Amino acid sequence: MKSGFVAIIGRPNAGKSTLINALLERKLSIVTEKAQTTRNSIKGIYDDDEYQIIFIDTPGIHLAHHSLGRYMNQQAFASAKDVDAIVLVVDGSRKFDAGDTAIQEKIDQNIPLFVVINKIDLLRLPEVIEIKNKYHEVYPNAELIEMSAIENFGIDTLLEKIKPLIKEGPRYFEKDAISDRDPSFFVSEVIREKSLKILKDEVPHNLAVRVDKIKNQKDKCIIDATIIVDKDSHKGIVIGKNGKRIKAIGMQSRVDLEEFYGKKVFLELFVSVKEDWLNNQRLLKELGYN
Ligand SMILES: Nc1nc2c(ncn2[C@@H]2O[C@H](COP(=O)(O)OP(=O)(O)OP(=O)(O)O)[C@@H](O)[C@H]2O)c(=O)[nH]1
Ligand SMILES: [Mg+2]
Repeated sequence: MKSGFVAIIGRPNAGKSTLINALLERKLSIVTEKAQTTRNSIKGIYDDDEYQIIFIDTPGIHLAHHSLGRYMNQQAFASAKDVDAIVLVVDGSRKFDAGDTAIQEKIDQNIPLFVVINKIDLLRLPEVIEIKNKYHEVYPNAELIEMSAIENFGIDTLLEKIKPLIKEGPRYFEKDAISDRDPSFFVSEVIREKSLKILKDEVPHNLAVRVDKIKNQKDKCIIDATIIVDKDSHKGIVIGKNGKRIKAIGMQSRVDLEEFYGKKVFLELFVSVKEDWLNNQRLLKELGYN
């Protein structure tokens, strides 16, 4: 069999997680309208019996202002080493700027590179041509691929162009494996996604989810989790008037979790304040950012 690793990197909000989900035809990685949604590298396993390709979704590369941000960037760059190919996802509706140059300077030139011009559903043809010309100039050896990850356009083309780069190798993960991450990671990510969506910009970024208990029984699954915020004033916002928001977060999370477990889920959510957890190494480690 042929097997290998492919890193998906790029700036925040470019559509990396949308792309990995489309490649794997399942919701592996959480997606929101907010930049810096993904915080850890997540391996997603594509396996069609002939090929096992391990795609690595990574946090968006950005100018970091706290320890968590530095951890996120480090995850992205570390994932782009020792891989068979790198997929650089670009938001085609944004102009090339200094942030893109910063990424360019760090990409290993010896690894085959695909530049995915994503979100072409938002562009007119002249804009597509313009951005492709720009990226051709910046990465003359890369293969450029037009994509709308959200509309499933360009996904198969990318996959077919990656396959010839994948060499004979072992099946790294079991046939039915989906990811390198355990269930509690997915539980916390689902709750974080629903929290981000429901809270919109009210508690920006500074929110984490800790799973305290998962009791996976025959007919049901009982989960306790804590939403961690970094300011006292945010606690009330997460809870909402008469607990309205936290109830909504719980209800929406439960829908996804019941699908994930294939059984009834009882979810109890708590909120806790941990001041400046984004800069606290011990707490970062406890929350899985290490
Ligand atoms: N119009 C359009 N929107 C897209 C496309 N792909 C992704 N999006 C949207 O862009 C936003 C960000 O998508 P993500 O997949 O979370 O982006 P990301 O690169 O993983 O972002 P980070 O995890 O923050 O680095 C979401 O609102 C997506 O629905 C696309 O092809 N077209
Ligand atoms: Mg992401």
